[in-house]
Amino acid sequence: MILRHARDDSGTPLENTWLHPGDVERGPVITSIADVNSLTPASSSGDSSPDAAHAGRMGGQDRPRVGMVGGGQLARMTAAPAAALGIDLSVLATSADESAAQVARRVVLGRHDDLRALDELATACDVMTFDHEHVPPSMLEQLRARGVHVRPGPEALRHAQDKWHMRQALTTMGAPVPAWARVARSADVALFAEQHGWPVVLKVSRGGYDGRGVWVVEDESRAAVIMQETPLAESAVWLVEEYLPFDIEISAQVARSPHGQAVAYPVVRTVQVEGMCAEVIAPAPGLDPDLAVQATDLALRIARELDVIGMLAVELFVVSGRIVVNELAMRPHNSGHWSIEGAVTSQFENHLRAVLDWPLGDPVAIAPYTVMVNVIGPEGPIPPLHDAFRHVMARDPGLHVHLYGKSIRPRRKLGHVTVVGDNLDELLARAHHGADYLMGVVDE
Ligand code: AIR
Repeated sequence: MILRHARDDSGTPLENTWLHPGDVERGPVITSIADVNSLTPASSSGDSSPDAAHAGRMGGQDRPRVGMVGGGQLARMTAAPAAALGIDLSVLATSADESAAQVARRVVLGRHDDLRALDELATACDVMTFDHEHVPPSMLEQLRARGVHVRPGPEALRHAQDKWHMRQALTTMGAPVPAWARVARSADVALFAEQHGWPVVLKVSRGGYDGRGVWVVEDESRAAVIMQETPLAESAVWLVEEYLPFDIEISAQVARSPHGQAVAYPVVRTVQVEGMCAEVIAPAPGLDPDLAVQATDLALRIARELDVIGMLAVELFVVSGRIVVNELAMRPHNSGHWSIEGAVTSQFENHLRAVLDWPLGDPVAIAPYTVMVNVIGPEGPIPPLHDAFRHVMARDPGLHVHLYGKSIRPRRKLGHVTVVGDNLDELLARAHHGADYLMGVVDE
């Protein structure tokens, strides 16, 4: 294990921080937009400055108030450490049935691309943060101009919202990225493939996640069909990238706060199926320690140079002994779910601490290995998850099962299973068995 001191932005080591390669409050307050109008507006001024450090007091409330845009599983899992830390977590969700709306202290009903709804969330919180990347940048700018503490800020977030901005910024800073180009038509894709070979990876710059908006393309005619049939979201562009025959995929996660404190989690191995995270092993078994250090240093550098506040996940390929950046996410990330039980401080708690500019928690792993396997909606029908849950609990009392309270749809992330210990093969078998049972793949 590599143990180093975290550094602030000037490179000065920070004391009591570490680098290493819940209970949910019940009784949600469902708030219509009109009801929220009666709440005290948050006082605020600009953002990511150390002056905004004591965000918990900014609204004149005793309890710090964090607002999260999005009602998915990431906001839901943030609600548990929020309860433990005495933080009032509000979420902006489209319905009271959404995953996080079932458990958050307060729910503002509305869409993430409705400025009025975002404004109402802002009045209910001291700091606004995100469980997805889909808020239009122009709205983030407007919120910021009105003094809302948006963390991460719009300038940072656009690198996670738009793969074109991300590729440009990483290329400028000299970070390792695949060969890439912006393209407008299938002939441009073919030109790129002449240099880099088929297949290529075709991507929509904005709006995709969990494998949506990404295609491995074998020839020009297929590229033409995809580009014709896929409507581009507002301000989105097409990108083409070289297809890298990677050895493994890894993820380096860091948390960074406005005053520049940063901590790094152990680098994990991820296994993706159809572009979707399926399995995570922390730390990445067999990863060359030098590559783990390079990945960690790169993630810290990206967080600093892009002024990320909160959690940053840098998804990387390991290709023939080198690392190459695939994607960035500026929020809690699937590759960090293992940290709920497997680390001293989970990614969800550190995201909250970071956006509130509180001292960050220790990201160190508590055991030699933690394995996390996703429960993903299968194609066919499955029995109710909580019935299966009882069998899984009884069979292996050491498993941690998380269910997100979502309706079941094919390819939808419905939950995950985590197990912590020291025998990796055994942990993999146990975690996969639990997830497979829940997904109806095995029945005993
Ligand atoms: N999410 C955000 N970006 C990627 C992912 N997986 C999480 C967020 C979001 C939820 O997935 O928590 O709210 C959306 O899931 P679904 O199943 O409703 O599409």
